Formats: sequence, structure tokens, C-alpha cells
Amino acid sequence: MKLSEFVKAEYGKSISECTNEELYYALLTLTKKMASGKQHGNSKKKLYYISAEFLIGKLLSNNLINLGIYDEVKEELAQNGKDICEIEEFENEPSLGNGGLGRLAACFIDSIATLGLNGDGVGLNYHFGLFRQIFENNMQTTVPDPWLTEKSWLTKMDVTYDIKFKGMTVKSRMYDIDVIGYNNTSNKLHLFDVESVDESIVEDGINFNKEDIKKNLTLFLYPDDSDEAGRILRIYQQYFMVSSAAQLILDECVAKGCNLHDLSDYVVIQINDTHPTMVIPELIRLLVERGLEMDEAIEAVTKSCAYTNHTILAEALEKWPIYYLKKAVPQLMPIIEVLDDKVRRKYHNQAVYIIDGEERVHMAHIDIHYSSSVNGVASLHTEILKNNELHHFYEIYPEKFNNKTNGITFRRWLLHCNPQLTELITSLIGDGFKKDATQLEKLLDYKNDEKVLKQILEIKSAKKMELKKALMEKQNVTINENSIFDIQIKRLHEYKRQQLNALYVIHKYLEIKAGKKPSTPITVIFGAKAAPAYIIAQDIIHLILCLQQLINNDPEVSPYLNVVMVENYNVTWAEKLIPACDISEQISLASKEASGTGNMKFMLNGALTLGTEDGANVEIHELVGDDNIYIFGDSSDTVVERYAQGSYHAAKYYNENAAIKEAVDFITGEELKAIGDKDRLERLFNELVSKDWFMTFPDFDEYVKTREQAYADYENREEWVQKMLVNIAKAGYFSSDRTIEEYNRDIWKLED
Ligand code: 475
Repeated sequence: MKLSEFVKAEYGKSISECTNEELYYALLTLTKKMASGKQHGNSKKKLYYISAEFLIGKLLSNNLINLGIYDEVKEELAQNGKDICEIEEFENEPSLGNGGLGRLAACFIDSIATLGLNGDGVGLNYHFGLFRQIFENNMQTTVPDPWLTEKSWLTKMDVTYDIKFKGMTVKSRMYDIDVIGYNNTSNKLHLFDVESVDESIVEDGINFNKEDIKKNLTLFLYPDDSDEAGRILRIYQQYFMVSSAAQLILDECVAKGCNLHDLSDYVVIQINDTHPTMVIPELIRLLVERGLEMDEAIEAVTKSCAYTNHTILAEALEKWPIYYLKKAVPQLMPIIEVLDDKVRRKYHNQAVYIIDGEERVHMAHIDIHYSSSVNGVASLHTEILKNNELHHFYEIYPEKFNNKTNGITFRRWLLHCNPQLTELITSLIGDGFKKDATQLEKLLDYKNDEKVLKQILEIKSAKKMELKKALMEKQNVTINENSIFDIQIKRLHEYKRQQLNALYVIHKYLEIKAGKKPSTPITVIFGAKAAPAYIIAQDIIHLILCLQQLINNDPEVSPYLNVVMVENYNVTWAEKLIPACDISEQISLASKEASGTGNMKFMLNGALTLGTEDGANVEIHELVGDDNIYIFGDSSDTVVERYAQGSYHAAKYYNENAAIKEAVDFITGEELKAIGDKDRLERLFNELVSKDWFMTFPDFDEYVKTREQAYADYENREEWVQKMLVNIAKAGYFSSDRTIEEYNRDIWKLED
């Protein structure tokens, strides 16, 4: 149906007579209708991708693209004087994720639907999402991020379940979002919500009564867990999610003829990090309740589950005190004890027990013993899991371990966010790459085609102008479109080392002050949210915002160097920032970033990586070769060794390296103290000088040198654009379609 006819039927008027808001809702309704007419993947076996986060981003454009009607609709709107981008402004971005893990889940469900596989996502419907970030006095403040509207992509379903907690039963209800594959089937994202949730209990920022579970269960993603009530609330949330999922899974498979003994012929469950781990004991519990023997139930569940690890940071590997579990979900403890007991009988190594000496349950250990697959998310990461972090488990179950290098959906991260580049590529190599991303390699034929190279540079400039405009509109900041755009966007974490980037900025500022001016001006852009309880991360944001104020207001420096931190960095911002980027900062401490996926998005849009040999950077490096990437820093082996020896002393570097000392001292120097909060800046200074746990100092010199080299190379536009082209051409490997094909081939084994 054409939009004009639909609008006529809906509102009784023509497109040009409608407001943008009316048009948004008309398109939403039309799209949902079209999705409901599509087939769902329908093999006997079905995948359930359970995740605490689905960072799906705005859906309108993407859905139109995947339905194959984007251009048509855009054209029809334009003919009536309407701009699809303005219409899109009415959509709130769903606030259902935090970072890479959640965005990966979103890319995956897109690819699962595109490949026509029978698989749905299962998660929670957080009303206020993660949080909305606001900058005040150069600091992050946090407020709720309400994104639900009465008419939305969610459809209220008739499916409800009783979820039993200690002394209380709550009702879960399922809401569905259509996951429309590219020219293919349409699957579902099931988001469970508690019927009794009460938004009005939130006051004063993001505070609420953490003990009023019936009212607070689905208010926020990752509610503050700095106190016990907050931690127990997370258990309530997790159990609520997986018990709803488990009941849905059993209902659906039984409806298809499963007799529960043959569960694994019907069901495969991908456990996205440890948040959904309780699905294992919960399913076992339900199977026993329905008549299976304990041993058989355990075997059936083990065969059906697969676990993905996304991090080696100890703090992220969940360990719940037994006492918490007994308080919230006592029915699981007897099962977990049986699972632990079996492990203890078989393996006499405390390192692999589920329950440790401090009466805590190691969630990842449940996953590894009682799943049939354990995967890391990039080659290096999987090797580190096998050889270090999970070595004891690898010795027991070598056959379970496998790598699945992450990927991104090109529909969102190329077709949607960079239509100009998409069009150029299509004009050169046809549109086969939209389904088979490896075809992008054909672009290499144009490496010496001056006309094509010029077009690539023109597109980059156009995207820089678009970003400039957005920053002006949304944040009232002016940037120089002719400067080098050097961008670091990701969650704020010390291991990702935004502080190293900030130290470089200080170094550069001082250099310019001393008269050494860069040939091309530089704009350093950051985007990051910091967990509210993560103090040092807040301090790093404070430092960056203070630098922004200082530098941008210094007439001596600002013509050459600018700093901008985007407020409330999210998927919508990423879609604007990534296509405009020249240099992609991927500077985590080697061994710490499991994969990274922003690195892939930047590469695909023709940014060059400045990075360490970490996560998927290693694979990017292998693909593009030394000449098309800027690599620096200690290797992961060196870092692992240094930690093992306890041989790193930050103070030594600080005292012996004048450049480091100068940059670090600046944090507590007069200029910044005049702008910022003395306590915050001092705390950060002390943290760096006395600890620097993520080893920024050993990498500092090389980082500066390599960054300067990248800036110098940028001056040679002909060679630079060739590097851009190689990056775009080699990005095909990082399509999430490839990743999902591998998951299916090795783990899920769904027939089409
Ligand atoms: C990695 N989130 C990236 C990405 O695989 C990787 C953990 C605990 C609690 C809350 N959030 C988390 C993560 O661990 C996470 O986002 N991990 C990321 O997963 C996808 O590309 O390197 O850091």
C-alpha cells in the first residue's frame, strides 16, 4: 500500500496536510502491518537469544530499509514537501542497552531474521532504560530516559506468566517488537514486563525504593548496585527475565510436539553473558516439575544451552552470594547445589566449583559446566579465555570452546547511516554486497581510480558537514568541518582508556601553546556514559569536559584543536558520528577489550583505526595490513605478564618521563582547577600516579608518536583516501551475517 493511500484512510487527508508527527505514526502503523504479513522462520528447532540488553536504536528507517521500501517512501514524502529525517525525530530511541553487548544482540537479531533463521530475542522492557546523561557544571548527571509512548513498536501480547519469588508472585506480560529481516522473514523480540510496575515511584534523578519489587522490577536497566538492595534487585530482574523465557520456551516447544525428553531437538538457548544464567537451573527445575528425572533434566538443558563470554574483567563476572539467592529465588538453590555437587564429585579443583568458599555462586561456572558451547567474541579474546581466564575449564572441556568473532549489521551501519557511500559502492560493484558483504572486496579494483577516490573524500566531507550541523542543533557547539575528526565513542571505562586520549589532548594543547601548530586542525570527539557508581569514570568525564571548556575558549589554541563531548551518547549519535570520522580511537589496554564492534563500524565507513593489538583490532590489522591502520602499544602477552608479576609501578614512569609528568600534572594545574572540581581532579591525578591500573603510561610515548604519524599521513589526501578504500573493502568479514552463519553452523544447527 502506498503511504498516501494509507494516510488518507487513517487521517482523511493528504501527506502534505499531515504533521510530521502524524506521518511518523502512520509509517509506524504501516510498517507494523507489513511486518505482520511476513513469515517467521519456522524450522523445528528454534533459537532463543536471551539478553539483558537489546540496544536496538530507532527502528523506523531501519525497518523501511529492511522491508525494501525506504527509497520509495522517502521519495513520496519528498514529493509532498516532507523530509524523512525530520519525521524520524519523533521516534524515541529505545533505551534498552548499555554498550557493546547490547548492540551486538541487536545486530544479531537483525541478521538472524535476514538469514531466515527461526530465532527470537528475549529480554526485558525497561521503562526508563539505562539513564539519560546530562552535563551540568562539567559533570555527568543522570535522569530517567523514558522512551515508551502509547503507540510504539511494541505490541502487547496475550502471553502472561506467574513468576514466583520468595513470598510473592508477580505477573509477567510479553510485549513483542517485530524484527524485520532484510528482504526476508520477520522474527520477534520478546520483551517481558511486570504488570504492576509503577513509574511514579522514581524521584530525584534515578532514585527509587529498591525493595518495592512489584513496582520497580522493570524501571531501569542495571539499577545502581552499590548497595545490597540494588544487587538483590538485579537478581529479581534476572530471574524474572529467565523464568518468563523458560516458560515461553517450554510452551512453544510443547505446542510443536516436544515431549521434553527431546528438548534439545526443539530448542537452543544462547546465553548472552552471565545475566541470563539462571535460565539453566530454572529450566531444570521446570522440567523436573513436569516429570523428568533430575539427571535427565540436567542433560537436556546442557544440550540446549550455549554461553557467550564478553569480558575478562573480573568485576563483570557475576558471583551472587547464596544468601541473596535464598532471599529472592530460594527455589533455585537446591538445583544449584546439585549442579555444584556433581562438579565437586568429578573435578577436584576448587577453581571450577560453582559455589566457592565464601558461599558465592559463580554464574559463569554454571554456564560452562552446563552448556554445550562456550564462545569468546574475537580470536584473541577466545585464546585468552582458553589459555588464561578459563584455562581450568578449557582443560576439562576443550571441545566446548570456540570463537565467534563479532560482527555488525551493514543495514544499519552502512545502508542506513551512510546512504551516500552505499550509493557510490552500489554504482561501482552492484548491490550484491548488501546480502554478501565479502563482495565489498571488489572495491579494491578502484584503488587507483582518481574519480572514485575523490568521491569517497567528498562523501566524508558531506558526512562531516552533517555532523557539524547536528552538533550545532543539539548541543550548540561549532566545529570546523575542515579539521581532522578524531573520535572515541564507547562506554566510559578505565580499561578503554579515555584517560589516555585525554592525556594526549593535554599534551597537544601544551605543544600548541608552545608554538607548535598542527598543519590541519584537529577535533577530538568523545561520547561516553559512565555508570553512576563508577567514581573514577565520572572523574574522567569531568576532565574531558573541563578540557573542552578550556581549549575551545582559548583563542590561541582553538583554531587548531577542539574538544567536544557529545551529551547522552547513544545509537542515534553513533549513526551520525561514525560516518564523519577520520580516525577511530580503539586504544584499550591490550588483552582487556574482548572484541569491540565500534572499530568495525568505523572501518566500514572509511575511518582509519588508531589502536592497540586488542580484541578485533587484531583481526582488522590482519585484514587491512600494516599500511592501513595505526597500531601502537604493548602486546597482550606483555600486559598479562606484567600483571602476573605485579611489576608495574606507575610512579616510576611519572617520575622518569617528562612528557607524561607534564600532561598528568596539568590535571591538577591552575588552568583546570580554575574551571573544575578540585577534589575530582585530584582524585584522578592520584589514581593515575599511584595506580594507573590500566597502564596508560607505558603506552603513552608510542601512542603520541603513532597519533602524530596518522595526522601527518592525513596531509597526503591521495594516499589517505586509498587507505580509507582498503578499510571499506576489507570490512565485509565483520558483517554480523557472517557471525550468525558461524553460530548457526557450529552451535545452533537450525535448518533453514
Ligand atoms: C565488550 N557489558 C566488547 C561486546 O561482544 C564486545 C557486562 C556486565 C554488566 C553490564 N554490562 C556488561 C559488557 O560486558 C560488554 O558490553 N561487553 C562488550 O561486549 C560485544 O565487543 O569488547 O566489552
